[in-house]
Amino acid sequence: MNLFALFQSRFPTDSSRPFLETESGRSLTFDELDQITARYAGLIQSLGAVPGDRVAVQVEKSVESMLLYLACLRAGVVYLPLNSAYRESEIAYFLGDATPTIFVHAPKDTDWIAPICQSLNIAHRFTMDAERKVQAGSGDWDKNAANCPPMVGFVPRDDDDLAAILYTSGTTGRSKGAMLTHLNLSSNALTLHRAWGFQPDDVLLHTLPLFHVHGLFVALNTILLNGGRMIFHTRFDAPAAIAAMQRATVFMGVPTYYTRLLAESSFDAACCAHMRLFVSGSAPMLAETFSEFAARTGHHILERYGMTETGMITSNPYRKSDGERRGGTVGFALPDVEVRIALDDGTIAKTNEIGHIQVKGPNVLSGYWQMPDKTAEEFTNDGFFKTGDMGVVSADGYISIVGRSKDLVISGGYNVYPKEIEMLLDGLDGIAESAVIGLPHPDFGEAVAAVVVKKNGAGLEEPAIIATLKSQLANFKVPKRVFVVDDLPRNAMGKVQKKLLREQYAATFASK
Ligand code: MLC
Ligand code: AMP
Repeated sequence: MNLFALFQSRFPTDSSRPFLETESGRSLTFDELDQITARYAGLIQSLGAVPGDRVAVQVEKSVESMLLYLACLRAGVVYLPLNSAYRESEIAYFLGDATPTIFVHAPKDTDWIAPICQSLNIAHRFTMDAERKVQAGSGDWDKNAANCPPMVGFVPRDDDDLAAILYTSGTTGRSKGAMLTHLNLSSNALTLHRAWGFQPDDVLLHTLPLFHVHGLFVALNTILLNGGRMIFHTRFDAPAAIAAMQRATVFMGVPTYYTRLLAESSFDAACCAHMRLFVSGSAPMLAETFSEFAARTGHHILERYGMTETGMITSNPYRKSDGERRGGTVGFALPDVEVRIALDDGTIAKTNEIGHIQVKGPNVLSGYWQMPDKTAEEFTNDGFFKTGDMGVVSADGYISIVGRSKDLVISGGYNVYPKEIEMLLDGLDGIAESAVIGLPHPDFGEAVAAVVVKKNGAGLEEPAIIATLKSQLANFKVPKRVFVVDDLPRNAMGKVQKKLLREQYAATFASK
């Protein structure tokens, strides 16, 4: 079934009811949601985009960008969101790989995006501006949609048809497009909607970005299924979120959001009196954050675990009758999702034995875009997806993530693959070799740092290296520190010992 049709089947019969309100006081009814997505879908069709075609979008979060996602579902095309922090070379790669029919971007980026689109022969390029900067819905996307005949109904889609492609970086440094079907998204959203006990009067406080799984599929899809209401913030700001909690019931965030809430001295149980559920994920939450939050507010944060490729995999229990919410764990496999912990030789780990987390179910991606070999590599012979996370199951069934077999840094909920940055560093004049690592950071959980060896006589220093990387990489990937050393520590096999580097520089960000 088309996921948009599933959402529509859950919308209230009184379509004059509000679906969302923004921080600036704008509200959007279900009627308006229907009309605007019908016009956007009409524009997509009039441009000749057919099911399976990709519509790539790199814009700031706005109500319109959310509606564009829904319009793509409605029109049966494949939605391809891109982090607004990505820079020129990153965007050139994504567009070249995905070959979208339509690309919608922020007007401020036209100077560098237009030539990329021209060189790649992208048929249609439009702009969309964010609400917080200018009047709602400005940019030529909205102007063109306004004159377009609205789509009636929706384009039928089968379960296995693609709904979205989300790029996720890889350990090889080359990003892969995770192909997600209508069934992948609907099954996971329906499962979460049931598991987290959504209620008719729920109001979701949405502060996450809309270009990754957490904000787009976990938060948005569940509240759409609830036919529910949303308070829509274009970015996370702790004081604004606390104020909005007076009218919200559900909040979802990465661990950084929770540490930032706790850093507000006014944040207490009274602020959360109206709230029913706090969900955390995308990165490990410290057990201390879980305990401190409970002590301050009386709420036990529900931690869950997922991935771009799989949607949500496990969740702590929502209902007391299913068990306690346990800090430092990610709970149990979700209904419909099979999770196992496998040892290196493929046998299944016993209780308390650490192994590789593997997943199977209707939530698991259909493959990586145009990478059949890579897809095959990431699945076991019996069809389980290899997450690259290491986990352990306790005697009473709680799963904990204890590390990663993939070389990955998660900073403020964003994934950074060291290989991508090392390749850029190694290509800079004056750098002989480099190692990129994640170091403990009080705000971001982990922060990216680089250790580099200069070529003989090279004059390259930390500020220049950071400045060069900033011009080429999304800002969250840029190392916050670069250490220049004479040699990198290596083991007998010649492999760089990143563990030693992480230990040596562990205290770098100890105080902000
Ligand atoms: C911003 N900065 C970061 C950063 N975010 N640095 C490291 N890590 C991050 N995550 C840096 C910028 O580069 C900039 O530095 C400075 O901080 C200010 O930028 P900002 O944009 O004003 O920051 P802020 O608004 O405070 O953003 C921080 C944040 C944001 C934590 C609110 O990063 C965020 O919303 N993260 C959520 C990510 C998310 O949605 N993850 C889900 C992925 S899905 P400079 O030097 O340039 O000034 C997934 C699957 C699953 O993982 O299971 O959910
Ligand atoms: P992404 O590729 O952005 O989808 O990130 C997925 C990765 O985030 C997973 O493979 C995990 O390593 C990590 N992750 C997500 N949720 C959690 C969590 N609750 N605890 C620890 N790690 C998590």
